Amino acid sequence: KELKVGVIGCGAIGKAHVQRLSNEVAGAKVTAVSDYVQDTAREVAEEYDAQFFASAKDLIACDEVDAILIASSDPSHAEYTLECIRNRKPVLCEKPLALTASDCEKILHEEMMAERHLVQVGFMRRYDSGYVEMKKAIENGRLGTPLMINCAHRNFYQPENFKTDMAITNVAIHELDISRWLLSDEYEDAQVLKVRQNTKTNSDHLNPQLCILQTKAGARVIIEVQTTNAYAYDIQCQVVGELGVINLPDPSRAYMRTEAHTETPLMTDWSERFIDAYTVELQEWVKGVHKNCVEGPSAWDGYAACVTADALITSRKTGKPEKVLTIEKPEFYK
Ligand code: ISE
Repeated sequence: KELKVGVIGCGAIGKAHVQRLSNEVAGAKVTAVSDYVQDTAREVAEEYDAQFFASAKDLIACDEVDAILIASSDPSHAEYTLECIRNRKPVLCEKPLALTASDCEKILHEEMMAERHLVQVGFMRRYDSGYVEMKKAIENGRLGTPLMINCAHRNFYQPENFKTDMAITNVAIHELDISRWLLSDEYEDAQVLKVRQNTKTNSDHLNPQLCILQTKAGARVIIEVQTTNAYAYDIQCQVVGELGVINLPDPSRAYMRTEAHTETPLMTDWSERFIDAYTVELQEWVKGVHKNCVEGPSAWDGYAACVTADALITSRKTGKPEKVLTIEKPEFYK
């Protein structure tokens, strides 16, 4: 039996998810779509033979929808996730789970009340083969104890309405999650350092920003965030252990030699970079929902990332490291 999925948000990522669920993922079909920009959703509904909903709330409640994928704008994630839980329907919410830790706490509370793991957060890098290989290398001990992680998150482009805080809540949030996952560790404190600014930035947000975190075990995580006008879309991650170093592989591209130099193209569009990971993520989610056992990044992981994001944003204002203070992890999430 196919899982009937309703997709909220039909922008770039939402539409790509509809395409994946329809053509690449087994055991699912998209039965309903909705978007704040109604014409976009109507077009997608027609193309994929799904029902159009003007209201996301009605889509969530509809009998023809077993599970929901939220790919709408970041500020709407928390509210729609809460609505899915209230309807007792599994939900895959794109990152970030919410804009603040306090909104995530409401989600944790509601999910515990439902007594079922209904929420998965779209931290798709956990399904990327490069990161998975790095995690295995750390866990099999060949690198020795991990000492630090050096990350770079370089964006070629962001829209003009992009804001300084979004460099953390929308961009660096990926590194906040993947680093605590790679290290199986939690953050102790978080700081944003001032950096000389890129004069080519296309709006008035701070670019770049440098985040420095310390984990409970004392490892350091350093994240360079360039939100616009980097030379390409480029994601780097290097784990430094006491016995060795491991780097995230670049996507493989043909390597050209001409005019006395070598050349390998880089990407510019983020949606291409982890394209395979998105498919694996959706396939695993659909399988998990069928088995009533969703094992991907949980609401707790979404919360942990948001608490850390809040600390970084505060640190940018206070100019000093801020503690990353979560509530005690409930038994439900262990
Ligand atoms: C986007 O939402 C993503 O999730 C991308 O991975 C990230 O690189 C980009 O900066 C975000 O805007």
